[in-house]
Amino acid sequence: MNAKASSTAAVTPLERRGQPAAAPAVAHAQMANAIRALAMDAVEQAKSGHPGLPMGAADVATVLFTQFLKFDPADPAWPDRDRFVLSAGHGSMLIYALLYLTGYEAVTLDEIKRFRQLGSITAGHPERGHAPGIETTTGPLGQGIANAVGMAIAERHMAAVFGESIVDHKTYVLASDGDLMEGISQEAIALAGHLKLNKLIVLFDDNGISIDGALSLSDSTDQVKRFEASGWAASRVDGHDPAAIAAALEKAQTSDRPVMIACKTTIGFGAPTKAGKSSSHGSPLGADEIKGARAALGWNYAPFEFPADILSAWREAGARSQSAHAGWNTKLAALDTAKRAEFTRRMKGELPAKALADAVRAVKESLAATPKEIATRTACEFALESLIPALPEMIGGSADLTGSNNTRTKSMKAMSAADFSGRFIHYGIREHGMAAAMNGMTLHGGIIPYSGTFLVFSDYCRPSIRLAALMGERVIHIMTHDSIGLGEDGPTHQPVEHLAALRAIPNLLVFRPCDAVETVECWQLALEAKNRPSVLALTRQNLPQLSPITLDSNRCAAGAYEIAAAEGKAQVSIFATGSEVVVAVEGKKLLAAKGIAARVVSIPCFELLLEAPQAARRALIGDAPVKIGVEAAVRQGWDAIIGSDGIFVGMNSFGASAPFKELYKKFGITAEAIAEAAMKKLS
Ligand SMILES: Cc1ncc(C[n+]2csc(CCOP(=O)(O)OP(=O)(O)O)c2C)c(N)n1
Repeated sequence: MNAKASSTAAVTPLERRGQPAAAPAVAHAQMANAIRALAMDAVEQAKSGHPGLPMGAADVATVLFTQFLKFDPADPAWPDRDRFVLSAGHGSMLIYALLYLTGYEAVTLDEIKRFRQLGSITAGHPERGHAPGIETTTGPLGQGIANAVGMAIAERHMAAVFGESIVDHKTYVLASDGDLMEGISQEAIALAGHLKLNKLIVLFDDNGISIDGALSLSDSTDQVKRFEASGWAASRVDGHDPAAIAAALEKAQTSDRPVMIACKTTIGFGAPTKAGKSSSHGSPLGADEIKGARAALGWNYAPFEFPADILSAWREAGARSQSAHAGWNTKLAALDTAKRAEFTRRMKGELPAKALADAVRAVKESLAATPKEIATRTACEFALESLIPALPEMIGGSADLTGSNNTRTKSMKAMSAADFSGRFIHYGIREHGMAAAMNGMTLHGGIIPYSGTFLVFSDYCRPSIRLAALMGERVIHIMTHDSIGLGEDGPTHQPVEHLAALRAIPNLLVFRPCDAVETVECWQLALEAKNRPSVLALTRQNLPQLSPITLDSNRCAAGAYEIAAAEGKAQVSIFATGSEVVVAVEGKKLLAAKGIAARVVSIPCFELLLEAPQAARRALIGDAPVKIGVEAAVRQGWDAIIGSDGIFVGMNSFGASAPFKELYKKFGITAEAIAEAAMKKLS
């Protein structure tokens, strides 16, 4: 069994790109078979993995990597490379095979032999940062295609800012049935179509098979019509016909809209009894089946053995873009010095340290001169008025709650298909797509994206936030209406468990500032956290300015600090976050009136406090006999601070629909409740 043999299909597109037009010495089919062999042998050796997708998509990937993709294995971080996203991360052996065959030095045969083993760079699903050439971590289906939309947005924005002479690349995606069935894909596809991201090209591995069996068990969508309805150019090709694949890709190069090519493939192509069946999807084929596949494919080599001509044809494919890369280097060098430095700074993700420090200082000076009693969402907008001009890499947005989230400053222009220089994205009501696109923007480089939605809808973003945390990517989520304090919209909109749920994600910073001063400090910390995502949970209701202002330091950096000291030795320590800090301060006053010394510690960021050196953490937590935590949310997570015998004043149910002051009374989150609980414990 061979793919429709075509050793010359490569010539036309190569010629058009000014590259050698010589017919490849090695037939396409054997190059694709090298991927198939590597995939089935590595999965067999690991005794786990997914051979079906790499074997089925090998022809598509071979055409893409040998004729179209602009990349340079010698410099995987080349800013103007085309991005390739394997959205169907379970087919990880496809990308590992491609990276090895095209000559990424770190991806050795030994690493491939250690597929899925501890410490190898060839993890079960492709993980960003493990092997070079992996543009994003994929595995949760749908995320990759949605990341790719963000990458394509980033490319257009950076091109608008720095010019197409140095930013001019495409984003290719290989997506499976599962990717397209996940709801997030619709958000991503709709956004891409709306923005006319014409340099985004999705290759759909249209094999009609998923784990349970034939796709017809659960889906009847006409994917071509679906993409077309969302503003894409879409077509169907035989995914085993290299000439047809190349022709479709060639046409895609000049599209005026994003392109989807449904490539009809056979999962497990070459496997004698399992091809076309779900049995080839996610388990080793077995020795007999592999033997049969070798015979059917005409692949007469031992496992992990490649004849020199096939390997060298692949390595030549890997070297295809060297001259394009050299040309790009020349164009970068020709750029105006300041522009070049700015481009390089942004792509490295380095902050303009002085501009940021000055912007933060200006906000604090203003708050020192004229304290503000405002909601922290409004304080966020106030901070952004200074930060946005100072940090051109910040790209804001909102999932259709712009006026409520306060994430758009007066000067910000909206990004559109007609003008990608805008720095504000109307994501539409697509929280999940927004969060995933933001990951893609950060991964692309040059951009620090921030979002806007309600905290309760962090649930709708969670899978993407988790991946940002896993990858160590700086994306910043502004999530307002952060408690029952939002009032009348009621329990559907009132987050209760969300802070705890977000704090459970490793490597994520969850900030909950108590006033305008903490808000700008938390913004600074989120921006400076280069390898971590952040959530800023902000209020709808106004809060008094309580924090002392330190112009040259950031009190929130310790995660917590004493905002009100006890008169004498503290008998009570009250810990609070966000809007409950003022409640805690009032509680302290009631206790003082009864002669009980209490201190209040504001905790704008649990993670930073809990990561602080033990001595600093202990000093902040202190040894008062009574410890009280106050937060209009569930207790989970608080015991790390107040201990299991600490008192918690917060929520243990869903909220209710009413003006916010009534809700605080109803749920007992009051100064009186704090004072009473403390006195009871002391008595
Ligand atoms: C969000 C999510 N849900 C479920 C899974 C588990 N899973 C892995 S592959 C797959 C479906 C496989 O079908 P398809 O996407 O068509 O891939 P193929 O069988 O063609 O390899 C599923 C359900 C996952 N990886 N991500």
